[in-house]
Amino acid sequence: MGTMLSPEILAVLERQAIEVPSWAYGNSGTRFKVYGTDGTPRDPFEKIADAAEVNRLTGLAPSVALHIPWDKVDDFGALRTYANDLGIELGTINSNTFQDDDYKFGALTHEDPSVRRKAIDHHLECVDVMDATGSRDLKIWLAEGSNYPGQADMRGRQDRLAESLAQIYARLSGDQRLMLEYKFFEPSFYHTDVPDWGTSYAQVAALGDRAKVCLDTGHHAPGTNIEFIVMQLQRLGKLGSFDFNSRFYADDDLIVGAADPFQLFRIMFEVIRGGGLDADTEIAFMLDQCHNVENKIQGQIRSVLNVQEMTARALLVDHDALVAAQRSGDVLAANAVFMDAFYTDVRGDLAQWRESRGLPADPEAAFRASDYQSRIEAERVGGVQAGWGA
Ligand code: PSV
Ligand code: MN
Ligand code: MN
Repeated sequence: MGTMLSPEILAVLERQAIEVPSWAYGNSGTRFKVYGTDGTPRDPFEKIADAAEVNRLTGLAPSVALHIPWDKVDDFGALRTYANDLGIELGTINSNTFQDDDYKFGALTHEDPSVRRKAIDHHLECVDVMDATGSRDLKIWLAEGSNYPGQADMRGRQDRLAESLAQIYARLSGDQRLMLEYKFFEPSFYHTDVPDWGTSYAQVAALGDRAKVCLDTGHHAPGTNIEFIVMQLQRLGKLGSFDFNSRFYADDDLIVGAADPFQLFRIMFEVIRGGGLDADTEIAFMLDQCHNVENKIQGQIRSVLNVQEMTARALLVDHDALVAAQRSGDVLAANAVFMDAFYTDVRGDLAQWRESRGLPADPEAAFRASDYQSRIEAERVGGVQAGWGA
């Protein structure tokens, strides 16, 4: 066993769970081109089989998020049983109000009550799905806003959003929760109805305890101190979930930890500081990614391992030394304590630990060495490949 990862650290890593998105396994691309790939799932069952493979090799991804209607099936109970038989659960249900002509000028914010009704009903249907799948969270990301100053009454839209969300929230039962995701731009470019954590916070705070904010790491302006937002939302008890991914420029949805591992480390440090990895955590950790040009299953394996690696490094921060340096105003000592943990290579220790749990030391290599990819390429011929949006 490696020397750096103490039993306390391993106990935290042991319970770490990262939810994978069903859409990561479908074909995706940019608005310029979507590339088809051999072996791509043709239906939600095949996406779940791929997600289960990620969990089998990493022990880190015990649930898969669904997107409605992309993952709509006749019998969600059967889908749930299929997932359970493969050792995973069905997780967050994502609604979709961004692919319908009726929603050109908004869905939950639309001026027309009949369009709002349709959008609200879609969310109520999503809660029906949650009842069947046993999912806890409904995640709402809205593509609503305007492109030109004067085009829309921003205040009226905010008021209608509050009313619509209240109707959806009222339908939740038991431990079900509502997550409101923010994004600073796109597809609208002048104003977005839920552009930032403050707006999301204001809306969910008005709903109640079971409504929280979803923080997608790719949805901020360049240079934003995301870990500050993580700290603040945790402080307020309103950080419900993460959508992890990496961005260089826009909403790139690249592999988490690929663009800026140090940012991921800083985020995980604040999560730990706020108790977000304690056994009773209420924060859901998810990926929201697409794999346009790389192997999708391997991309997901790399993603969950990146989160695990930066979590392990963040857990290595010498808390007592950091606090002492902070209290004495020793700026450089405090920074050095922080950086020491970030620069510590934990890959060998994690590999050994994985083996001790009956997992492959190198899950990516294990996937490459297995026949899974060649098998799905041979089996999944014919039919329509699933894609981001189908
Ligand atoms: C669109 O920006 C988006 O990437 C949001 O982040 C959602 O979480 C995701 O699509 C799935 O609806
Ligand atoms: Mn997202
Ligand atoms: Mn996004």
